[in-house]
Amino acid sequence: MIDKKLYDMPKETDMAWCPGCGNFPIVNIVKMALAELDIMPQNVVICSGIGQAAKTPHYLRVNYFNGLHGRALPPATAIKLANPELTVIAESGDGDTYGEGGNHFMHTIRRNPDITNIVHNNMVYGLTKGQASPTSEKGMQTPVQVGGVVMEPFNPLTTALSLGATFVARVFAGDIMQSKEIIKAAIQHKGYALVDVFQPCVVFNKQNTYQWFKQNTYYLDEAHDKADKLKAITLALETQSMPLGILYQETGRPSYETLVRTNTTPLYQQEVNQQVLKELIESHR
Ligand SMILES: Cc1ncc(C[n+]2csc(CCOP(=O)(O)OP(=O)(O)O)c2C)c(N)n1
Repeated sequence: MIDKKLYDMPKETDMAWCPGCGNFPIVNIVKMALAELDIMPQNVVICSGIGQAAKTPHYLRVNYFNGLHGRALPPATAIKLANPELTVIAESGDGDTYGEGGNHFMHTIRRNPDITNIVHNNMVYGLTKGQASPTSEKGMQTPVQVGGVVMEPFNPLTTALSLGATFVARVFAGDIMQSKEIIKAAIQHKGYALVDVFQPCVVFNKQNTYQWFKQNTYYLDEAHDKADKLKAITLALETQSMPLGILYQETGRPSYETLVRTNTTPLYQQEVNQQVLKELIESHR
C-alpha cells in the first residue's frame, strides 16, 4: 500500500467547497481507495465536467481534464483508449452526469470502457445555488421550482442496468469504510463501473441531509447475488429505503479498448510509420 499523502494537495490550495460538504469525504475515500490499490498518482487521470463536484480533481494530486458541462465521460473514454495503462476516473455531479451529460452517460455504458464513473449525487444543482437536478425528489421546493418539482426523479441505477452497465453500485459519502471498499472494487472492475454516491449538500439541499440518507438507506447483505440482473433492477427501484452496495457486476465482457485496439501499448509508445502517415495525409488533399 502506498502512502495516501502522495495524493494530498498543498495546504494553501484554494477551497471552493462549503464547510460540511459531502464532497470532502468523497475525496478522502477516493484517495484511500487509490492508495490501498497501490496506484501511483502519476498513473491516474480524473475527468470531470462543470459543477462543485466537478472541482474534485483540483483537490487531489492527479492528472486531470476539466471538460465542458456534461462532458466528463468522452475524454475519459478517449484517454483510456489512448493509454490503457492509466487508471481513468470520470467524476462529476448528478446534474453534470445525468442531466447535461445524459447522452454521454447512455452511450458510454453501451461502450463499456474500462473506467470508473463516480457521481456525487446531492440531488441538487449546487454550483448554481440550488435549482432542481435530475435526481431531485418530486415536490422539493427550490428558488426556481417554487411550487415544488413536478417530475419524477431520474433513476441512474435502473437506467444503467437496463443499458447493460457491467458494474452498478451506490454508496453514501457518510460511510467512509464501506464506500472505500466499493470504490476499490469499481476501480478494479474491468469495464464501465458506475458508483452513485449519495452526497449531502449542506447549503442548498436542506431535505436530503446526512441524517436523511442514514435513515433512508440500508446495506445489501453478503447473500446478495451480484450476478442477478433482475434482482438488481428490483433493488434499484426501491425508493422507501434504498440499498447501498454493489447491486450488479458482470465479469468477462470485453471492454471498449480491447474491442477497438489490437494491442494495449499506449499510443505514445508506438512508432509512427512516417511514410504511411504521409501517404494518408496526401490522399486526403
Ligand atoms: C451548458 C451549460 N448549462 C448550464 C450551466 C450552468 N451550470 C453550471 S454547473 C451546473 C449544475 C451542476 O450541478 P451538479 O452537476 O449536480 O454539481 P454540483 O454543483 O451540485 O456539485 C449548471 C446548471 C453551464 N455551465 N453550462
